[in-house]
Amino acid sequence: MNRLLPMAAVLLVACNGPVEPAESACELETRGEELRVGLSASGDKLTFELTDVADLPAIVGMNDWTIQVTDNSGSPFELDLFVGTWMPDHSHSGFIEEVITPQGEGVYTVEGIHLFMAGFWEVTVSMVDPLSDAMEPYDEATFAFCVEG
Ligand SMILES: [Cu+2]
Repeated sequence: MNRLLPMAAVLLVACNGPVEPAESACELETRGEELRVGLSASGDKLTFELTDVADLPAIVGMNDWTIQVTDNSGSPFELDLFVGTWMPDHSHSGFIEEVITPQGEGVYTVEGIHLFMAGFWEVTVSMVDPLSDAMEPYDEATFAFCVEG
């Protein structure tokens, strides 16, 4: 076994100066957007804006959001809101545990969005007309972001 090679590698690193801390998985993630208050996602007919986010950045565990829903004219819009979670890299959804409470004027609190793993998540918010017999939501949009471990 050649014992010189590992030593050469160590010297090479040493010559590069102080070792930078390794970049986190989320710093390397190029998909999605950084979760923040004011971030919005739009479908064809509706815009869903995050007006309050309890934990920024998003955490592994329970995440609480407040969402303002408006139509294309900017007016508050209300039907039944649903939230679904999905990890595309692992092809699995999350648990549906959130409690969604309409606050009026198109504002909904969503408590307990359970992001139970670190990684890249897609959170889809859907507005569903309970009086429609169609399976399709009235409209939906997706927030995509990385959760640090
Ligand atoms: Cu996963």
